[in-house]
Amino acid sequence: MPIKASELILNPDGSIYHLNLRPEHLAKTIITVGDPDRVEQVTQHFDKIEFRLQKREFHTQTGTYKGHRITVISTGIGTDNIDIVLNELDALINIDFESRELKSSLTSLDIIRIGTSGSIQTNVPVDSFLISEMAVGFDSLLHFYDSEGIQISNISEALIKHTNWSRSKSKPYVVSCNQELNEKFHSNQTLKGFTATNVGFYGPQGRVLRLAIQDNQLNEKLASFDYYGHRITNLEMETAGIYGLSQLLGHRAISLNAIIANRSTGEFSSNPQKVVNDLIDYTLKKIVGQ
Ligand code: R1P
Repeated sequence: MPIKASELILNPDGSIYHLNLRPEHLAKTIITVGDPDRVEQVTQHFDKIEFRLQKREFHTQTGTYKGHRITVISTGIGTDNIDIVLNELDALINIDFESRELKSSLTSLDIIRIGTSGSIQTNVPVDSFLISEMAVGFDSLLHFYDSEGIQISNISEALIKHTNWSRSKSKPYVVSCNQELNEKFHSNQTLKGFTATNVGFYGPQGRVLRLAIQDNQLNEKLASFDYYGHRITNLEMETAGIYGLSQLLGHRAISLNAIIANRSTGEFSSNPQKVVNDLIDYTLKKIVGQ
């Protein structure tokens, strides 16, 4: 059965609705970044750029780095955008836009997030690189999908108990990275982490400017959570959604974090651009096996 025009929305030029891309624009290795300006920071290292396009917060460039074809795309902030980016990337590679049917043979993408993040542990210092081995989502994205099978519910249940999680908030969901990519990107330059994906930057991450928050102790409770050695290390806003949807769709995903703040010590990097640039350089070299 063809997917209806209201469900798979294509633009008059044959591109997918939000990303504005056509299938030929997409490489099988994808780097996602939050900030549209960071796309150029990645592709400035490329041998050649074959395609550039920006629509809304989705800035895309495809080119080659040391002969390896890579698409770099900005997602903007938050897992609501991740829902759009992951579903449209998958449609570009796995749905035939002519027949509007799923292809008979499906392709798995490598999806690599290069993002910024704040640590909540003293032993995860500012300016370090952290790979999210697991992520806990405080957003509700995954609960809208048939996703029970990929959720690590014993950890989320323990976290709910440990934090006395309010029932008025969405239930945390725990998901893991792709193990092959974890091994590929790991080195003595990276820390292993368990990332909390928040649904906002201020109140949801315990920042108080003017508004009182529901639980002033939440970051301390997250930092003291210890599930058989699994400790929550850092906060950001996309990883759990990327891991959840990638796993459901059959793609491999890894999230690499440049730690630019430490919420437990109150420090902020004196040169956040440098740690991001260094992580970009590190990631590109790992993609080509250097
Ligand atoms: C918040 O400032 C944003 O920075 C982090 C968070 O996940 C959120 O998107 O990542 P990026 O630097 O990749 O955007």
